[in-house]
Order: sequence, then structure tokens, then C-alpha cells
Amino acid sequence: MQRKHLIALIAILIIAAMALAACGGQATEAPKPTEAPKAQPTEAPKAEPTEAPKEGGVKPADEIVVYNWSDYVHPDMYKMFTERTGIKISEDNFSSNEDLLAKLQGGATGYSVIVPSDYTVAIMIEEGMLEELNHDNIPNLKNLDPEFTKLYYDPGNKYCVPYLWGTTGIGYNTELLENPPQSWEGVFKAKESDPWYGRMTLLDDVREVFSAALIYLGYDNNTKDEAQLQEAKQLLIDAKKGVAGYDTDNYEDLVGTGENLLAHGWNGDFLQAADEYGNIDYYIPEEGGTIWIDNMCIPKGVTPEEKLAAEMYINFVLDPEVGKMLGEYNYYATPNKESLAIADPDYKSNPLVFPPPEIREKLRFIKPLGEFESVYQRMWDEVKSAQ
Ligand code: SPD
Repeated sequence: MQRKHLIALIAILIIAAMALAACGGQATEAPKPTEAPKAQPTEAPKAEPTEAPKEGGVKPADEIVVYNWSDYVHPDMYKMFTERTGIKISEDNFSSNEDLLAKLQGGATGYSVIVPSDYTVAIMIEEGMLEELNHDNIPNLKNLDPEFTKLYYDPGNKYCVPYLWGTTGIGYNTELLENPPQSWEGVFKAKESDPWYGRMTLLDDVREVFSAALIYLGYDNNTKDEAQLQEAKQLLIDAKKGVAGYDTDNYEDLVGTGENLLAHGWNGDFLQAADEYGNIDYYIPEEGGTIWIDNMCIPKGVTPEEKLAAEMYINFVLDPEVGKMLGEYNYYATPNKESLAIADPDYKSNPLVFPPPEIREKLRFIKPLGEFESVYQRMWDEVKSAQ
């Protein structure tokens, strides 16, 4: 190209660039004041429950891990969640609230949803271990029974959403044991002549086991009285010879197979196993037992993408159909009023899932005890290590 042609070409390019800059690409795009559409709140697109909410450009993570109790989902739930959202999901399990707490306090990462019980949520909020939920991403929150929006440990569900609730009592093998003990005395003071002596387990769970012992002794299951706790500890140590072990994950199967005759455990675990083995029943001993609410929460430290995917999972669980299948399969009580409205009548009327008032009044929540929690832990270590 000749020099004069090159100069002409450059001049044309400069003029074109200046013309574009003068328009700024805006003159035709910027709406005139009179034309500007007003944002109408009612016109804002609503995020479908299963659709990724458009949140500041954040896209949900491709994959999340739920840290949950064992046997605590419907077998189709994770597949359904992936089909609806494209997000892969898997789970890891813990055996007690204390294990969950210790693991997270120890720096474990990689979990986007965790499922602690009531008193543990209180501890985690106090210790700043939980993310605040973005309710805009959880429109199905409206399905929660109002009772579950006013919980002492998290009023307004700022950090957590109730998952399922249940009770702790005794399950037994109905084929091998005709008359299980109606009092905790049969467990804590079992005689060698009792058929269940050496063939029963207690939960491997400090607060649950101490609650049962304290309730039997007639004390507050959240006592901070060291003398009462010492008495409970001695009761538990003396009971050890009749106890086959402490177990939180397989106790119901050991009852179903007949290896053990009875166990201290959670209502839904026994009722699920009853479906499998056909020989298990469950009851609350005459002195009472515990009641609890497990919750879906997001631990601090997740990425914005994981948090969004976790909120989508929480929203999915709150879907009426999903809540129904979860509760009915696990035989735990759903906190979702819309799930309950469409649930099977057998589930809704099952007194082992939804305890009637005369049982309900004998049930006690485990409460957070602050620093005193360590006294329970020390006594529990002494029980476990006693010969
Ligand atoms: N298999 C699921 C059991 C869930 C039990 N969570 C309740 C803990 C109450 N301390």
C-alpha cells in the first residue's frame, strides 16, 4: 500500500472511531425519561423453586456434599435433586451432634449442608459457625408449619430450616421379647435374669445417654448440678455390665436380626427397621424420653456458589412432595405443613411418629449448656473408660 493510501485509511478509521465514541452506543439504547419502563414489583420474575436464582451473577456450584446422620434421606431424593437442578449431590455421615461439632471445629471443609439438632444449632450460632440464609433463594420456606419458625434456637429461621423431628426411647424385638421393661430401671438396673441383659445397646451420644439416666433419676435432663450428674454417671457405670455396647448407627439392625433384644434409640430408625425385619416395636418408657428437631444449615466457609446450591437443596427439601416422601420413608415427623396436608393418613395418625399429648408431656428437649457441656463430656469419658 502506498504511503498516501495508508494515511487515508488511518484517517478514516480514526473518524469512524470518534463517531462511535460520540454515540457511545447509548443514544439508541438509553430509554428517554418518558419511555423508561418502571420496575413493577409484581413483574419481577419469580425464581422457580428448582431453578437457580439469579443472584448477582453467582451460579450454583456443580456439586455439593451434605453432612448428615446415616439413613436419613429417601433413596430417590438426591437423584431427584440432580434431575431438577443439574447439581450433583452426595453425603457423608456423622454419628452424633458432638462428632459433627468437633469435626467442623477441627477445620473440616467441603460440606455445604449440615444437619445438627436444636441445641447444637444454638452452639453453632453462638460460635459464629453458620452462614445466614438468603430467604429469597428459599421460597418454599412458606411451607413450614409456623410452629417451626419460632424456635428458641433460631427464631425466624435466620440460619437453619427444620428437616425432621423425632423422639428417643426404646425399641425392641417383638418376636424374642414379650415384655420389654416399661421403666428405664430395666435398662439401667438390668438383672442377669432379664432376657435383655447383655443384649441391649445405648446410644453412643453423651447428651442422649445422660438425658435418659437423669430422667430416670427424676432430675432435669439439662441439669448443671454436679452431684446429680455424678449420680447419673455412677448409674451408667453400674449399668455397663448389662450393656453390649454404645451404638448410634446399627443398633436397630442388631435388634431386627435378634443379636440384641432391645436398644436405646430414635423412633424413626426403629420404625424403618420394622419395615425391613417385621419384628420391631418402639415406646417411650414411663418416666419419659427426649424430643428433638434436626435442621438444615450451611456452615461458614462455603463459597458463594456452594451457598446458593445449598439453599437450592434446602428449598428442594421444603417442596411439599419431597417433604412427604422424606417423612413417610424415614418415619420421622415433618415440620412441613404442606407435606403433612398431602401425607398418607397412616403416617399422620402414627402415634410413634407424632406422639399424642400424654406422651408429649413426658418428652424433654436437650438444651445447650455453654461451658458446662465439658462437664458432661468429662463424665461421659469416665463412663466409657470404666471397666
Ligand atoms: N438415622 C437418623 C437419626 C437422626 C437422629 N437425630 C437426632 C438426634 C437427637 N439428639
